[in-house]
Amino acid sequence: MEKDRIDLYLSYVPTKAQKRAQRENFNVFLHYGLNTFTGKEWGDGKADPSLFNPSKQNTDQWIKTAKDAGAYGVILTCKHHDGFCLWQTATTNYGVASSPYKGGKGDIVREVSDSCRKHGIKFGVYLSPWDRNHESYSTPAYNDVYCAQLKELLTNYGEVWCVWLDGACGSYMDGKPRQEYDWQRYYALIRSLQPDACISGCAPDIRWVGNEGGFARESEWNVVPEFACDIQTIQANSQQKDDGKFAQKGADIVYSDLGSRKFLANFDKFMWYPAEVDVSIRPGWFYHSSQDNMLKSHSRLLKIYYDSVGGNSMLLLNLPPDRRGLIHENDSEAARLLGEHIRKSNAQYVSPVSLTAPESEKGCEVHNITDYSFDKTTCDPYGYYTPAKESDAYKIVLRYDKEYLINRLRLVENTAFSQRVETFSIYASVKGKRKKVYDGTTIGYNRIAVFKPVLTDCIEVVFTQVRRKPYIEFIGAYEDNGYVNKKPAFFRLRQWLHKVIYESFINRENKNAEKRYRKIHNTQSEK
Ligand code: FUL
Repeated sequence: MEKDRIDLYLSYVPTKAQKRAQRENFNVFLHYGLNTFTGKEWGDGKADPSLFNPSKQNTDQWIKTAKDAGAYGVILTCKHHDGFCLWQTATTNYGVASSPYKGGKGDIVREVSDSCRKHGIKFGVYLSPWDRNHESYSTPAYNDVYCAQLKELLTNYGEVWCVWLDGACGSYMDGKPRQEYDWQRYYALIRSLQPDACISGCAPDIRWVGNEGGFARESEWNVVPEFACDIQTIQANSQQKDDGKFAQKGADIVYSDLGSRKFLANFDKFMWYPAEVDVSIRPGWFYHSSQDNMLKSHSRLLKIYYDSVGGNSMLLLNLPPDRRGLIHENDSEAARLLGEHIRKSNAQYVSPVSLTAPESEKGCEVHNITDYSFDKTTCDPYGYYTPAKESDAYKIVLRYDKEYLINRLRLVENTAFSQRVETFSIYASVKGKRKKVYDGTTIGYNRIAVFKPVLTDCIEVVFTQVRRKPYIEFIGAYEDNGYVNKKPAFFRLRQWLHKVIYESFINRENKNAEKRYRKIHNTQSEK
């Protein structure tokens, strides 16, 4: 019975777009619009478009900054909640066409997408479903307007890698009910116009991690109950008030565990739904000069990077352009330092001289795990290792030509076979003694296991609990890069308190939503 359940979980695998997103796992968010000029986070849709007038706008500088940071792509807020459109649209006058910028002929979406192509990085769009300006909002006609906007953005600007649908809404502030969004119609339209794009947020392809503070789950799963994609719940958990607090919230506002066997046992319907951590480099999402010296520190950014990209999530880091139309020097320097760290760290890979592992399936030998290369079209790896037989534990030993000071291992599962590793440990031979250096849980598409540096010429990875058997695409050790994955006592205490207090008592809302979901979808009742 349990084996059947496991096989059911393993039947969920990523689509091509999801595989690509997990390979190109770090992107930059660009929050820019009328708010940049009014100093607001949530514009009310009434600000005068003439305020939008950047003096030195240079989207090449934005894209170069994103590239320097190590990002694969960007996502531009083509329209935020205030309804102000950054492109020449036929759906409203509220946008750049009514601004003095380039005499009303400017098109920021065009400029950003052109710069992306020029510098070889992906272009994505954020189009806020909540619109505080359009007169049709809260009526069925708004769904037509929203679709017309999607159509303009997805047909006139070349390839779009992601469409980000924000669940945030505070329409009560305008005395209006929340729009009855026709999500299925939006998804169908996006699929028809950009079949390779990922749809994120209130959407089925990429899962919002559940907070905007830069916190990832320690054990992140890609196969989760379908319930995680319940749009009503995502909306209910999204920002509802513009009080400056939401983006700072540290705690996950949905469950800390969405994919363990114990959790999945409550459900019958599942999906491959990988997580993304979206976070701003500044306290706000839009640029405010008062926050020029309030950027997240280099070490905080590294922690966010290792916890998200290094923990089977993706990272979407916001770098908001300023009133000149440039990414501020402080932000671009912080981005450059992050990128420099990532590039240098990746170059510290140490090649093993020999590998041993339990007998492999034919064609899936263990030497494959030293090579991360993959087919750019299918996003599947050229090679991987899988043992011939299932067993209780699997040990892979990597030997080196001499001792190296190692502080981390990167591990990758071949997700074409779903996500399988539940627990693993890493040992190093130090002065001839076998020493445990790391205990881990999930791996998924990427795990960067960071530990105290050890001088070693032999490393062992032992997979101690696996759904059926592991399919390993890559394991690599890296020389010490000075990064320390600190978990200060107060952080651990807060996590524990969050688990005990928040999840047990305050999280009733989610429980109700889960029950409602089961009722609608007729899934098994809670055990
Ligand atoms: C939130 C929005 O309300 C913020 O303004 C920002 O766009 C963020 C990414 O999503 O929920």
